[in-house]
Amino acid sequence: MKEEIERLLAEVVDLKCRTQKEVEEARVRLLGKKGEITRLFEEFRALDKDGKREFGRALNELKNSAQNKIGELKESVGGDSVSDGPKADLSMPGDPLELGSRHPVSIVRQEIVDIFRKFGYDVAEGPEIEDDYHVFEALNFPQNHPARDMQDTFFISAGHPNPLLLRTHTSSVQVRAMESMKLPIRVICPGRVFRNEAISARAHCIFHQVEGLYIDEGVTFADLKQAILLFAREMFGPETEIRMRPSYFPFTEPSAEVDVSCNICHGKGCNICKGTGWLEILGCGMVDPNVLEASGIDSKKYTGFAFGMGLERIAMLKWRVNDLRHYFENDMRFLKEFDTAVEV
Ligand code: 2U9
Repeated sequence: MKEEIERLLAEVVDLKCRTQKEVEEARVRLLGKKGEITRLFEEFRALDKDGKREFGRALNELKNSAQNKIGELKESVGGDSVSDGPKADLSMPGDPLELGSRHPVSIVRQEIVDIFRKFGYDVAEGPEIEDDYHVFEALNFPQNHPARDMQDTFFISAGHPNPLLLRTHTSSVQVRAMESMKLPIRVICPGRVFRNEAISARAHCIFHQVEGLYIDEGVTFADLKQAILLFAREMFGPETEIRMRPSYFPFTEPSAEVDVSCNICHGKGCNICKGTGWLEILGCGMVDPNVLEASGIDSKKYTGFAFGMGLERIAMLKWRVNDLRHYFENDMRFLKEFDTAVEV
């Protein structure tokens, strides 16, 4: 065993390799499962106590030297080419970073926010995890309203008088604005909302809204109609017409749904507007006096209007997207369709 250890130690000291392949071959020959040093360790195990005492240290030193040498050679030897010349042209420019593009929902959100900013609205954001009071109670939702059911809303803490939940609309941000801002209030609230819906082409449990609120003395339904008309013409083109259909929301009275004239067929009827010439884009109404009073606003002195729209729906109309799920799947083939590249 002594001669074997000495022979291998000399071999390790003199070991020279020109390529990584040669280093690997040397490693396998010496330290691999069937390597020479591994075999010596097997023989060592069969020795008696005296034999072990005699060769143990030398064998360990041999193994350490071999491991260190292989490590050094790995570091110092280049690639598999025998030539020692540079492996890459280090003066070449690096791979360019691909420019991303904005998500269609972000593009629409920015357009809407920019329009209302121009009209003098502030932008407000608020928490996605809210309490029952700001999402339902302050907005005049009756105790037995279906939205307050586990079937429709994601509750975080149940069985509490004011449970935490994922907000189902951004109206809670406007409630907080009414609580904290000085009157008159003109505010626009973009954000993500959550509803307990089965995911399909037409529904998702996460989507985005922009809601708006204007409260002052003497605000009327005519002001609401004019604000929506001006918004629609900025957003969909100067020829756009709107129509309002009566509707119901707990937080507004009277309430309306708003359609814009179809800018694809210009009222003639096509498959996008399902032959009607109109596309539904938002809901709106005069803020219910109960809602004003709940936030401490004198409903005899002040009136207001509010509106809300779903961003995925507007983006669907703008780019004829036919399935809501595309927005959330991060499929590059879909995302690259929206060619307003981010400026960096
Ligand atoms: C306060 C008072 C009133 C916000 C409003 C709507 C009408 C509406 C829907 C459009 C499509 C939600 O995304 S959607 O499903 N929204 O129709 N939202 S009025 O009314 C408010 C908000 C806050 C304090």
